[in-house]
Amino acid sequence: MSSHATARACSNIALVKYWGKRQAALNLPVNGSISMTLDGMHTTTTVTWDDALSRDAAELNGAAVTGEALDRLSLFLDRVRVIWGEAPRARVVTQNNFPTAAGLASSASGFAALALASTAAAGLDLGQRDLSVLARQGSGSASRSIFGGFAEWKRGEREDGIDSYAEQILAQDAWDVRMLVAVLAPGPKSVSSRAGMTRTVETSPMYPAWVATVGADLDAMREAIAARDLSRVGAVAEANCLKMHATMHTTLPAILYWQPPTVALMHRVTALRAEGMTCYFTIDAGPNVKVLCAPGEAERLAAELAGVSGVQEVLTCRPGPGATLL
Ligand code: 2P0
Repeated sequence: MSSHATARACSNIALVKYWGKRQAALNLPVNGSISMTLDGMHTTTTVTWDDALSRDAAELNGAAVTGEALDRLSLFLDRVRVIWGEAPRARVVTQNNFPTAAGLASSASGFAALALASTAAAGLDLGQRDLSVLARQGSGSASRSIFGGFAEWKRGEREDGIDSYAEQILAQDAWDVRMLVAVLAPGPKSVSSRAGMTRTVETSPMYPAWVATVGADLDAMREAIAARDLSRVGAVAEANCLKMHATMHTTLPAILYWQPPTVALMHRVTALRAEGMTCYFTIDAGPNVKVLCAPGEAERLAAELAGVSGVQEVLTCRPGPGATLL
């Protein structure tokens, strides 16, 4: 027996961030989060279930996946085998169309594409909610990449995680905005999100303030997206990003993802806003800076960001589609 399927999913950028787990094995979050799915930054994955294989095998951009990354992938495939009730091994071939080495998150698009391709290849027709639950178990942020446009990942209450999934809150073509991604030269290897969030929850005295206020950020963000209010969405996103980084900075030992060009970009965006441009930054678990802006200002803004010392390239993204079979 051999059966295969190919799926594509886009990356996403959180406007209200996921930072902290209440349960690690199932990636159950402390708080909900809201994101924009990005067109132009996607992962394409083919999964082949094959009785002739003695173990799971994978390649990413032409190179064999080994060690911890392969173990994590195999663990995810085990979850699919449990749902399916069959136990063949799989060959997984994955391609990212964006610079993987540049520290751009690929686990969101990667596990969303893997969830869809692996279940479709097994002949399982999971709905988007069940796919989101499954993708979440590979990587929390992948729960949001199942959906196009803007998505909210609900925290959920249950210990089995079946109520912790994402939902679309605004369709891909319902609001035209741009997210610019300023990619910096690769720096020293930083702390993984997984290790970073665990350490933050355990040691940052600021973490309780994050937990106490993120609900209000989610309410404000939901309303601002529904109203397609770019200034409000940007202001809430920027404040939420800085609050998340404050919890990282106050972790023991401290986690500082910012590099000098990261800070220069933050100042540049703030100065351009003071000059009248509608632009707001957000930063994840790495040094790259993402900037939300109006479509008509994207070209000028991209040129401004590209001019900041240390910026290697600037990608321009629109709201993207949800995970699809090819
Ligand atoms: C986010 N990040 O909401 C936040 C903001 C990074 C900073 O989701 O351990 O790779 O696989 O569930 O999803 C990165 O964390 O972590 C992330 P796991 P994930 O986008």
